[in-house]
Amino acid sequence: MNILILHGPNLNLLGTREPEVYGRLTLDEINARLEAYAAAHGATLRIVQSNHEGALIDALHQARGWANGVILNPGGYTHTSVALRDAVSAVGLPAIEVHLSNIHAREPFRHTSLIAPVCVGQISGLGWLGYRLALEALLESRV
Ligand code: CA2
Repeated sequence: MNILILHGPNLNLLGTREPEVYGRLTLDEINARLEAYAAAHGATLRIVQSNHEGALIDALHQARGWANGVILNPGGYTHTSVALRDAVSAVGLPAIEVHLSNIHAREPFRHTSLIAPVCVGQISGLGWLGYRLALEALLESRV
C-alpha cells in the first residue's frame, strides 16, 4: 500500500504554539510516528506539507497511479477551498480528512468542511492519533 499524507497550511508550526488546541508534538514527530506505523505494516508513505493551495493540489495529482489512498489535514483550506475539494474528487482515491482539533466544537466557521463530502470519512478532535487511525483504516481497506 502506498499512502499520500498531506498537511496543509500552518501545520509546520505544530509544537511551537497553541499546544492546548493542537498538542505538543511537532509535525516531524507526528510524521515519524506515522512512518514507524507504516513500516511495521509494510506500507510506504509520501508525506507533503505545504502552505500553498496549488502545491497541495499538485501533490494530489502526482499521487495518481502511485497512491492507494490519501490522508489529508487541509488546515484552514478545509473551510474555504473549492479547488482542493475538486482535486480530491478528481484523483478518485479514497481520502480521509483528519483534524487535530474538534472542528465542530470550535468557531462556527470551522464547522463546515468543503472537503469532507468528497472523502470517505473524517476524523476530528483526536490529536495526532487521528492520522494513525486513518492510516489503519486505509491499510485494512475498511474504506
Ligand atoms: O484541527 C486541525 O487540524 C485544523 O485543520 C488546524 C487548522 C485549522 O484552520 C482548522 O480549522 C483545523 C490550523 C492549523 C494551524 O496550526 C497551528 C499549529 C501551531 C500553532 C499555530 C497554528
